[in-house]
Amino acid sequence: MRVPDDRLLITVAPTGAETAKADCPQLPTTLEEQVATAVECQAAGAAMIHLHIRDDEHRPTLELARLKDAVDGIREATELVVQLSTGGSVHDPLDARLKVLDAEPDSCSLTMGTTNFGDDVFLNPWPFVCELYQLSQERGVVPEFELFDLGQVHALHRLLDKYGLPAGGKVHCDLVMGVPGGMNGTADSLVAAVAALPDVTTSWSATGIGRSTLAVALAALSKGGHLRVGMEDVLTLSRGVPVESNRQLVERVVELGRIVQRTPMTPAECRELLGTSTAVPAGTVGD
Ligand code: KMH
Ligand code: ZN
Repeated sequence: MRVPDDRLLITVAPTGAETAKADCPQLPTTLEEQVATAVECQAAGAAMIHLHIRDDEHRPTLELARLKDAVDGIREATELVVQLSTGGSVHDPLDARLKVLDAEPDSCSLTMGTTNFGDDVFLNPWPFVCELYQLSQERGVVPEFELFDLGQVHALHRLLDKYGLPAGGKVHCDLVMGVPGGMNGTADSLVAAVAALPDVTTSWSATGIGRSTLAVALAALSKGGHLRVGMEDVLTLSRGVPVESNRQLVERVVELGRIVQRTPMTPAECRELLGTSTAVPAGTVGD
C-alpha cells in the first residue's frame, strides 16, 4: 500500500511531562484518561499517539509496568500507532530513558541533541543518542527523530551516515519548534529546517509550542508536512481560552487540513508511512 500524497498524518501528544495536573485538571494523566483520549482523538482523525505517562500522584514516570499497561491499553482500545517518549522529563536519568524500549512500543521519540529547555536542560549527549538509536534498530522500534534546532538536523545526517537507516527503513522526523532554547516557531525557521533534512527523509511533521502552534501548523501544511498537536505542546486555543481536550486540537488541524485538501491518514496508512508494519527486530530475519 502506498500512502497517497494528499494524506495528513496527525500525531496527538496528549500529556507531556511539563504540565501539572493541579494546574490543568483536564490534562489526561491516568491510564483511563489517556485511553479515553486516545479513543476520541482517533475518532477525530489522529493516527499516532506520542505518549508520556504519570504515576498515581500525576507526576511524570518511566516505570516500566505502567509504560506496558499504557501501550497495551491503547492497543486494545484503538488502532493508533503507539509512540513512547524516550525524552521523559528533564529530570529522568539516561538509563531509565533507554529502558523505555522494553515496553515494546511501535515507535519511540529520539531527540538529536541537548537543548536548553526553559530554565532546564533536556540532556541528549551524542553517545546516548547513538546508543538509543542502535537499541531501536535491534528492537525493531521505529524512531521519530525530534529536532529542536538546526544543529540537530545536521546531527541526524551524522547519525544516519554512521549507523544506517532505522528499523523499517523509513526516516520520519518531527520539528519541535518554539521551545525556549530551541529554534523559534516561525515559517522561516521551518523552511530552513526542512531544507536541511537528509535526502533519505521519507516524512516529517512539525509542532509549535504555545503560541507558535498555528504559525507552525500553517507553515508545515504549506510545505506539505504532517502535524503533531496536543496538550503536551499547547494549553490554550487562543489568548485566555483554555484547551478543554486533546480532541479539540485534533479537530482544529483536521479542519486546517480540509481547507488545504489533506485528508487525515488512517493508522494503517501511518504504519505504512513510518515502516512500523515492516520493522523487524535485528537478528530475527532468517531465524
Ligand atoms: N519532556 C521533554 C523534556 C520527547 O518526548 O522525546 C522532552 C520531550 C521530548 O518531550
Ligand atoms: Zn514528548
